[in-house]
Amino acid sequence: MITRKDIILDSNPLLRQKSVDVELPLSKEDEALLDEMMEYLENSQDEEKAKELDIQPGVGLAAPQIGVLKKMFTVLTYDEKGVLHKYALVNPKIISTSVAKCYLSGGEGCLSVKEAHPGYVKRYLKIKMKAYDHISKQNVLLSLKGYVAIVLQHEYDHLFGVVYYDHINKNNPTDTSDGAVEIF
Ligand code: UDB
Ligand code: ZN
Repeated sequence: MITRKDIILDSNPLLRQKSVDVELPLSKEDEALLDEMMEYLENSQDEEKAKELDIQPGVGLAAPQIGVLKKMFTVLTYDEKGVLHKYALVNPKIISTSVAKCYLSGGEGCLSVKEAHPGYVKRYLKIKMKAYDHISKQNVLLSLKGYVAIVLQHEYDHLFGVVYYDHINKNNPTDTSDGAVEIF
């Protein structure tokens, strides 16, 4: 089982490394890792289990956050309409983006970052991402918008050693002159 202690922080240089492609079909080890990453998210969203494990409710977890430099991440969250988005993606690739940008009004956080980094993280409002999905056991082409698109871009960044605060404008953390739309 993945616990709080398995998650590496941004003080660890591994979090800044680029991950490598994963061989398909998935090995039993990689399948087990994805299952454990999803179990972590499920536990974190179960009030009792989260309390026992002393973890925050997580919506996404990337393999590099547990020190495994492979292009894999899991997502467990709901969109603005209440539709569940549950993915265990392997070798994801963003194949197109909108011109329009968006940001979470409360800023972002990260399971691997303890300190607060206030400011807006501008991301694409819409993305198309292709990947192999271990949940549906097939190649997928996801067209996502708004909050779920933000979560997937946040996790995708981890595969390239990018952390959310890298995107915050240091001189003007809440700048919106670019017309980015607010989410929530
Ligand atoms: C999270 N959780 O999991 F709107 F039920 C964040 C943490 C860092 C606060 C744990 C989160 O946003 N939970 C949440 C939000 C809701 C409703 C709800 C639970 N991540 C994932 C992460 O660090 N992955 O690497 C941070 C998110 C910030 C924006 C996208 C990902
Ligand atoms: Zn993160």
